[in-house]
Amino acid sequence: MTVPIDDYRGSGLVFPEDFTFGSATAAYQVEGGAAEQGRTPSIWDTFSHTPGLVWNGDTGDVACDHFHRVEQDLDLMAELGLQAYRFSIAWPRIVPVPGGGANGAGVDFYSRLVDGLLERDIRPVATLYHWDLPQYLEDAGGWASRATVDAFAEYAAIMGAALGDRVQTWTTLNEPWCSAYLGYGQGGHAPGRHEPASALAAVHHLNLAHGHALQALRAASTGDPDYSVTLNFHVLRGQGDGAAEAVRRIDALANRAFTGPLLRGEYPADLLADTASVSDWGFVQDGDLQTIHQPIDVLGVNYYSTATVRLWDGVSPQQRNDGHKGAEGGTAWPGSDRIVEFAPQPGPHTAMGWNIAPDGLEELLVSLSEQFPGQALMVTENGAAFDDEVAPDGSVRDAERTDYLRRHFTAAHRALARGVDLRGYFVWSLLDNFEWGYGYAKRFGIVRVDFDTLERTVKDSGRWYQRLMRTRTVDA
Ligand code: IFM
Repeated sequence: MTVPIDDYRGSGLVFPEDFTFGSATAAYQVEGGAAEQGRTPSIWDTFSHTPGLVWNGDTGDVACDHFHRVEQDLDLMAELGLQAYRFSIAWPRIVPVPGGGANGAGVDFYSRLVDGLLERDIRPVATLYHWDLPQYLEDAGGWASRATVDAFAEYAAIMGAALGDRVQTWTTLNEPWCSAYLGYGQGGHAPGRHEPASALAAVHHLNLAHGHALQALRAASTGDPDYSVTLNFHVLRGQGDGAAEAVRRIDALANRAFTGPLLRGEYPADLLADTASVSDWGFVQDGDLQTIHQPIDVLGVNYYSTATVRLWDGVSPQQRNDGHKGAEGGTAWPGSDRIVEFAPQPGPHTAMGWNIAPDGLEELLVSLSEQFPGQALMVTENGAAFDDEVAPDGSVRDAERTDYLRRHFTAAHRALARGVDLRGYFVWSLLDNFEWGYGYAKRFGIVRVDFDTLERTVKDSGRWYQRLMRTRTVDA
């Protein structure tokens, strides 16, 4: 059921004392310093340097220059009052060459970041993999190859030993859906492959990498961190005849392909049947599902919008001329006789063209806590891109972003009131940054980055969030 978004304007809603407010970034999107202190290329360096693949030819070579401005950014986080900071670690900074062991300079960068956070009383939430696979591993097969799982476990062991005394939450993977399907199936993300069978192999190898990495982190961490994984869930609406079937298929492919093995220790039977013409899933070996199915302390939930799906009616998007664009660009998986496509969504929309639907967040959180009773949840990403304008006095009056955040915090509060064990919320993103295929064209930050001068300016939404974190109260 879709609830009118004007219902989501909470006023005076108070979050509990132990609810964590944070903000998030990812290594390739903010760091820059792409060739410094031993770092070698990741698949996103290769992809972004390939003409025509990223808007405007933008790359992450410099990004927000966070690699050099880390102290300034830490002070900014403290000034805003962040209680936690979710960052990711660039794998090719840590293990720059095959079999070469840990790069001390790379490890030291993250060690200083973690120390800087703790000095400012900000909890470090570290993600091992936010899409920047070392290029040398892609050259050997990437996530379609099982050998990448072993390399990930070695990398996890290095980071567990280096930071496991101080990191408070470890997240293995961010949005493996994107890594597998966009990277190996649809091709809009690095490494840009269009191989449906490889995409399914990547799904399994990412799930397996999560399991092995958790074991390695647990063995190496000497502190008492929480362990987690972050998924981007598809909150689905069906359309037309066969709506329920369209929803079932995409739910299997996008959601249950991950929650099944990670949280139940099995792949859904309908997923295996739906994809049988593409793969026999022979890459799943004895014992894999036990390895994947590790207990986690908290499940990370990334949410931006809902998606509407329908069984394809045989009319091409061009013929229909309805501006068709899937949530992630295009027609979905071949099923049996009819394929499923993503339908245009009614507005309002953000600058990404994503519909604004806070009810979807409440519904998702309640649904997850019903599907997985006892599983604590954390919103690890939520936020919005808008075409910000800088006022003559230099300020950024991003009322639309503030409104988006207010509605989604209201949705989270409603989920809490309905009994969901929701531990916290990370706004995406702290800084405007490299938005993958969109380059620097889309701004998600609550802090503006001028990509010519690299100057940071807290937007009105950042000041709004600062008040929320201080008062724990969603104002009207
Ligand atoms: O910028 C991305 C992030 O890297 C992963 N989740 C979605 C964000 C917005 O597209």
